Amino acid sequence: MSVNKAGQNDTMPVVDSEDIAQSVVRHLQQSLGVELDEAGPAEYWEALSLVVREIDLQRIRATRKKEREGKARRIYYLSLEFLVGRLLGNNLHNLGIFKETEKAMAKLGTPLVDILENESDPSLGNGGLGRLAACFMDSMTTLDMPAMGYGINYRFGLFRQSFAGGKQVETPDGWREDSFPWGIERAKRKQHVKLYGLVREHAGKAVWEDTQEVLGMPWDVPVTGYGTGTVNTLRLWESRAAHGFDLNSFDAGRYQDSRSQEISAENISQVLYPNDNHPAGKELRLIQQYFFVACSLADLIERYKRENSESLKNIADKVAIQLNDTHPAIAVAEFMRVLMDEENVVFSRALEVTREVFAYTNHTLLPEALEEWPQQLITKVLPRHMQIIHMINYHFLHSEVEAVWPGDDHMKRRLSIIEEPDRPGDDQMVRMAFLSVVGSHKVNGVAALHSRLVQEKLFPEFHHMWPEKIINVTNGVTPRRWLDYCNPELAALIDETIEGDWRKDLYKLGAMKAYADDPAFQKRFAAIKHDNKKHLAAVIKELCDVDVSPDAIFDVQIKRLHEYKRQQMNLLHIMALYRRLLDNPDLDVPPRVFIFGAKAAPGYKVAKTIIHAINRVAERVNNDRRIKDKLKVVFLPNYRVSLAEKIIPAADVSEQISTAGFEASGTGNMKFALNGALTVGTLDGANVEIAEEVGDDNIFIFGLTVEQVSELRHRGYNPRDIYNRSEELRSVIDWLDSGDLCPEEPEAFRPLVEALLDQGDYFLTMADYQAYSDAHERIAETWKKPELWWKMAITNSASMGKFSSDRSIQDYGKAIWNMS
Ligand code: GPU
Repeated sequence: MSVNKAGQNDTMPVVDSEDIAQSVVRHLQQSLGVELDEAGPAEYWEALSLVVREIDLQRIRATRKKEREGKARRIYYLSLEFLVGRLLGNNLHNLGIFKETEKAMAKLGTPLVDILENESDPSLGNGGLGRLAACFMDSMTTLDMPAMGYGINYRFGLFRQSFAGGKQVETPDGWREDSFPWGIERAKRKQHVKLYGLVREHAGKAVWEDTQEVLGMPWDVPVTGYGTGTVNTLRLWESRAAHGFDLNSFDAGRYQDSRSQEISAENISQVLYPNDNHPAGKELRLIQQYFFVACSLADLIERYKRENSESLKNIADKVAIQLNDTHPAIAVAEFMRVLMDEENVVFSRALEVTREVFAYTNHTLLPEALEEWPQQLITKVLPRHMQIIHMINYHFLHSEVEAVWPGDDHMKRRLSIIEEPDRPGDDQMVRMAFLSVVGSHKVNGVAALHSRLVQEKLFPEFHHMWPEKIINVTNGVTPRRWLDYCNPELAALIDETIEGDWRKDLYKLGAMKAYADDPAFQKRFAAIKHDNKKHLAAVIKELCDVDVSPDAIFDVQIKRLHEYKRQQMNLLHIMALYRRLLDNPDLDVPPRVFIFGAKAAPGYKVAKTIIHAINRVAERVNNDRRIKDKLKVVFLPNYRVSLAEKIIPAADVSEQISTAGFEASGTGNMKFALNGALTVGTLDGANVEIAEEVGDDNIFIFGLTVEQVSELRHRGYNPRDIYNRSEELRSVIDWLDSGDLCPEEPEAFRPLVEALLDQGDYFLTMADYQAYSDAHERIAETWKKPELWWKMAITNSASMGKFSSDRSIQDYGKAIWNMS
């Protein structure tokens, strides 16, 4: 197919439906060996993907050529997770050929929407952190930045979730087993990685030997940008056995539940660890981290040498490496190792170069989420790296900390990268966050409030030592996937209404504020929401076999299941609403559908209990005729990117109800508001900035602030007092605990009740409950005034300019990557 006809602008492929149809048929027959009359949606999906891949590959080559010739610094984004979502539809949108492809496929007799559903959703991440990495790749490419993502090509991504008797059941997700035409093996760029072994001195030089070797094979996934010819690469490493490899002779670390148990070369890239905001601390996980870091650094250094010079002394002029949380933090030690042991750079200069190159993004304040590795484990797996970490630590403590706090041994202990054990004989732990801070020139939090807490609470001493180092870059989301692609009707209405391309400059949406009051515009905006709700209702019927009305309020909480995100508070409120309705079936309340989607980490007991409880309450509520369809509760199984794309455009209310101080940013909150949902939320993470942008009248803020949370803890907090005082809370908690909802296992919900009442209610669900319930009363009152509701909804969507990931990336470019 002619991608660019002579003389035409090369930012968009100029193809019409005829070209596309022809290319699809060619690929069907010649690449897949399928005749036209044998082709169903699955075959069309594959053929069409090959058509798009052809365009992508041509552009990747052009992009690489341009970048080789250019002077710009390259950005390398290191992340153990890239939750990219389905690629075909998004790529068609970005390339500007979605409409023509719709026509082409209509001609061939299979609607494009049906074809797109055949793509499996690559589950290469857990939640927000992985999805952020994907939005950032989209934005860096759209902004024509020379950028590359590095990660792991997991054979099994995040588990598939189903429910049995309301309980979560996990099965492996072999997402790429069918066919994944997007990933292209690049054998020429394979790498060898060393593990284990010993360090010996030879003629005054440290030599790492007697190692085991693993092979890293890169798979390249093209990343298209919107309205640009630039196509970047996401390079995902797969582990393979290198000749003579025998990791099996080493200790077999216990591996996750059911899958392959021991550490072997192939196993390194087998499975994504299913933990969110909670490290697993397993040997294989450390090996995963080192494996992809070593492959990626070797790869980018090779590229630097090819394009620049054999010497790495000026590498920082051309290379910036961003650490997505501490998961790739071992890169600091690996980069030092390469400089010192392979390039003969002296320690002090190596540390300077390393700091110029690296920057670190922190995504959590949860103390249990901060990664630490036993020194003994690092010594076993990466003996040379442990030595280097000691060298970095020694220099940091004895010259840098010493300069600020002379003679202060207490401070040295507090700041040591290697933590002193509490009790003699315990393992010494290596604090990966400290290693990341010490090895980087910038550290950023992901929302204004979060970054302030990183400065003041998490790393106050580092902030004192280096007042310029810790900064904020508020997260964002790509408006291409999260509005244009997932909500085409709203995108079209916006195009009709305002000037300019909001897909490239989301601040342009601001012009829509002028229409927030306009009855005709409100009517169209509301009609689109209603349409999206009808589509979601069909999905709900299919997945949950529950009938819901698109006239009800769709109130949505979709995110990982975690106590700090407080799905349990939503549940308690639903139970209370149900009881209020039973007491008075004629209560004048708008009908509501509460929609959940969430996976719990397989080992997280209370989170799994919450899922079970929500499902049991849902079953009870949905089958109770007495409440006249005023309340429905659904838990959509297997929440993932492709489901989010169907849910978010259909939401009226967005639940963002974490305990203040715990959600670093949140990004779902931005996607919902962008699509015209109203937020009920605490002053946490990016909710604070969303409230600033939309104005206090256009959001339902409730609950304790960060300061009030710490005052309350200081005063002493006893959830039992609230239980005793609140008749409503007492009745729902007693009901949960009574066994009535799960007669075959009457103790099933004990872990949740205990967390709330007996273990101190760490996440303050009880303390915030009343304010939350009151906020929902305000929501119900507002729903009764449609002009007000739609004015608020439109204002939300119109005010989301700041939350484009393009703006985030521009902030990184200026404040961290030194791009001009
Ligand atoms: N986040 Br740490 C994850 O999704 N997984 C993690 O392991 C860690 C953080 C999230 C934060 O919880 C969320 O608040 C934030 O918006 C997101 O990272 C992206 O920064």
